[in-house]
Amino acid sequence: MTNETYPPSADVAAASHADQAKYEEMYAASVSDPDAFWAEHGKRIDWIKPFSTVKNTSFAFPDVSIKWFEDGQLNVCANCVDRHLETRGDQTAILWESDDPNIDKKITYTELHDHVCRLANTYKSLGVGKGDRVILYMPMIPEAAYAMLACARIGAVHSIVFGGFSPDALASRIADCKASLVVTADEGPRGGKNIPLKKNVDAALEICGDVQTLVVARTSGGPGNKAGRDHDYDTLVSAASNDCPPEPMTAEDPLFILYTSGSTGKPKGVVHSSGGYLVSASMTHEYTFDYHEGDIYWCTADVGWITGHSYIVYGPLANGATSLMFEGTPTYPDASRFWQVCEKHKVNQFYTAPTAIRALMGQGEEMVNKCDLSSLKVLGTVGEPINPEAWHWYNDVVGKGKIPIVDTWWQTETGAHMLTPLPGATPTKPGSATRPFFGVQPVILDPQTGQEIDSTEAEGVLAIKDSWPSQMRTVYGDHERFVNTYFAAYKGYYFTEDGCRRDSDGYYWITGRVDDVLNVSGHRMGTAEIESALVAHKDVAEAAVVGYPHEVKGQGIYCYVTLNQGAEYTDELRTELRGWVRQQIGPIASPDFVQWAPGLPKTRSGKIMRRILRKVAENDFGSLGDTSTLAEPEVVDDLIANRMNK
Ligand code: 6R9
Repeated sequence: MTNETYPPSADVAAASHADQAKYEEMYAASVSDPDAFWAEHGKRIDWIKPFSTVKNTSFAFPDVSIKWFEDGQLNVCANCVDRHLETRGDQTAILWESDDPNIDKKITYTELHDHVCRLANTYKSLGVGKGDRVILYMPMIPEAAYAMLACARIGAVHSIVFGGFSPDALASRIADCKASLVVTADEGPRGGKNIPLKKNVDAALEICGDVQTLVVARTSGGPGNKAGRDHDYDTLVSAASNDCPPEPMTAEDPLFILYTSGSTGKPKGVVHSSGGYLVSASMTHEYTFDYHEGDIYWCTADVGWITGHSYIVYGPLANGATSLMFEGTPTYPDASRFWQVCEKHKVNQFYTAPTAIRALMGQGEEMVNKCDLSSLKVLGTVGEPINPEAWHWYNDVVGKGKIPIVDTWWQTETGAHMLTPLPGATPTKPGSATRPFFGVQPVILDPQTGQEIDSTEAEGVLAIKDSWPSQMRTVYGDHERFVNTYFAAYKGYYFTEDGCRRDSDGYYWITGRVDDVLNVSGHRMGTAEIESALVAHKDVAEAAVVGYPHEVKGQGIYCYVTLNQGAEYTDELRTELRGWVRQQIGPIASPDFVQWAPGLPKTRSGKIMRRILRKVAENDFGSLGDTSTLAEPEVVDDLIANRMNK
């Protein structure tokens, strides 16, 4: 934890939606009278029937109930598309950059409306209606956004399954939400490789039984259609009418389900609402990124994750933005791809994950410096704590020391940003998600007693005291699981499952999931903290730290380390790194083991699978569990082969 602060420049503050005084004023209003605050900000979206009640929520276990704007009626698709037609029909809504650097495409709001209405009518012709579930298993192509918006238009509930998930995972999601339609493509190119989407759907339907499919044909590579089950997207959509009035929905009607993994058990179907979700997604998009009319905004996430839902599609489009959608990867054809795309499309706001930043840092500054990044105004990060080393590289090399960095902490469950700096308002500190967004009341709880820690400086688990509009409403088909997962451990609070510290300035520092907190000789320590120390070493590209049972200390510290290109995996360096961590954090954080890991087991969304690392650290190779969701399952064999026999 560092106390360096980087205040916004006077220019940035003056030009932004909120400077520090405005943030303080709005934040105070949002928590002192949430009803009045959200009654006003709820109007940022268009309502078919205005709401008369605002907040009707209770975190009281076990009768948790969350309703916002409940008697209001709206249509999310109309908010993201139709309401822009008059003022910005010819403006680009989706700016698509293909995996192939020579191909891009601009879809205006008028064109978006046409595509979405035709697809919505196609859904209807296949018998899909209000409340029905539609699984989307799509590459990062504009049709993925059309498919989401077309569901919203007719009141169907979409559930996106990330293209990298296996047929088994896809089948269990189709079955869990009892979907009646799957929308897919024949193949999904990424980083020069092809993901066989249609083939995977065929395999999934073998497992869970047939449902109708709609297939976007992009190449001739996919398997053929099964008669009576598979339909060609282009054929049906081009024949469909583009007249499709949006279905009036109540604010609490579900907009989508998104499956997310917990620490144990099968994935949970996180259910999001229509009204509250859209209010929060659009408001955070505007304030966190200081989005202004005409800006070109780019979030590098995949639409298969919550970040893609809220910050590629719903938030930006509700605000009438030009949202860049990228099909490729940060390193294809080479490690300057992100920066080339920023230059090519004059990107103003750029939002990515620390893991991508760390991967690119190791590749040399010239990869960035050869591109003109003068259009950039805001840089964002999401998904995991950003280590100060990566923060500084992002700040210095990408931002040239001039661009505010917004480190946004939030979750699939929260729907929108919860802790984040605002570019013109919040002095940033490398590695801190800083302060709460409007309406968010974070608290630090003592994990043993469950009591709120009142002092400004505090350390414990992060919980949220009261509801916010985009909070998840339930686990699909299992409300009890929702209540038990998030509201049982600490009564009266939403439990985030993250550890957190609050510093003397009231800044929040996420220390990682609480299941990743180590207790070494009675000292609590975030694995993220040790990782951050390791990656601060010049030779280290990435590190993952897990605990393992230790006779004397309770838990010992086991570090997996990936080195930068060109650095040598030697015993001397191993010793040096142990000393380095001791020096950075203190003797209590001294690693017991440093294992070289040329690759780390990651999910396809880039999260390190610590469960596997813990098992390898424990020499327990027999119960590694399911490794099929890993991006590269073979790295596990290397880890086992390299396991330190000490
Ligand atoms: C949006 C998203 C949620 C978990 C969350 C936390 C971690 C996300 C973070 C962060 C530190 C940040 N996380 N953002 N940790 N700083 N800025 O990532 O959702 O995939 O559900 O993950 O990710 O541990 O609890 P999701």
